[in-house]
Formats: sequence, structure tokens, C-alpha cells
Amino acid sequence: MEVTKQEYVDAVVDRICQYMDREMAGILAPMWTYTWQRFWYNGGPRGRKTVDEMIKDHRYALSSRLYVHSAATWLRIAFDTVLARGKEVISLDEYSLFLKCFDVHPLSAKFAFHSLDTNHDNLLSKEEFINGGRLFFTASNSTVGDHFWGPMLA
Ligand SMILES: [Ca+2]
Repeated sequence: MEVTKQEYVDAVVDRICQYMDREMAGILAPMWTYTWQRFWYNGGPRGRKTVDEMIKDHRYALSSRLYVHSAATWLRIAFDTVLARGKEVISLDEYSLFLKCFDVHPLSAKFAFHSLDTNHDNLLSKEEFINGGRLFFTASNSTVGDHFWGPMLA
């Protein structure tokens, strides 16, 4: 079984361009493509990887300090320039739009949103967003970050 760039990157970029406005898509689509190039696809002629290769690459990337720093930067840019655009917080609708680009159902997005909303004000602050995303990739125990990408578990 293989993972292709088409599945991992292009399908997401297509949804970003379909669901988000031009300004948001113009930032998030290249960010997502860069993520594949920088962390998950380490060269090779095929533009695809086996699932085992992807797991190995994820394990390697997630164990590096560079990744943890880069993930926090990625999340901060996504929050500031794509989702919140000058606001301090984002709504359920804005978070749902973000996850919709990754093919997450709105009901799962709602569950994820409320999991990340640790102060229960029905809004996600930048801190809650970044903390959830960071924990999704770095925590080995169960945390609020478990549902950052919807029902997918790290
Ligand atoms: Ca909150």
C-alpha cells in the first residue's frame, strides 16, 4: 500500500482552493505542499511512498527538535495569517473550514474544537490552537491534542 503526493498533498490543496478564499488558499496551499517536501517526502523518483516508509519518515521527523519548532511555526502562521487574520480567536466555523480542507466531517470538527477549547469559551485562542496541534504530534499520552485533526490519531 502506498501514499502518493496526489493523496497527501494535491487532494488537500484542491479542497483548500475550493473551500477557502483566494487569500487564505494562497497561504495555506503552499504551506501544505512545503510540509510534504520538507518532512514527509525525502526525495526519490516516484512521488510516492509505502505506508511503512511514511511511518518511518514520520517517526524520524517527529523525533527531531527542528520538527517540533517547525510545527509550532506552521501552526502559528496558519492561525495568524489564514484562520484568524488579525483576530485573537477563531470560531467553530473557522476551525471547521480548516479541517474540511483535510476532509474532516463537520461533526468531527465540532468534537475536535470543543476538545481543544480548554477554557470553554466556545472560541479557540492561538494558544489553544497551537497547543493542540503541537500535542497531537508530540505527546505520547492522551491529551487535548488527540483530536486536533478530527478523528485521526497520531
Ligand atoms: Ca477557548
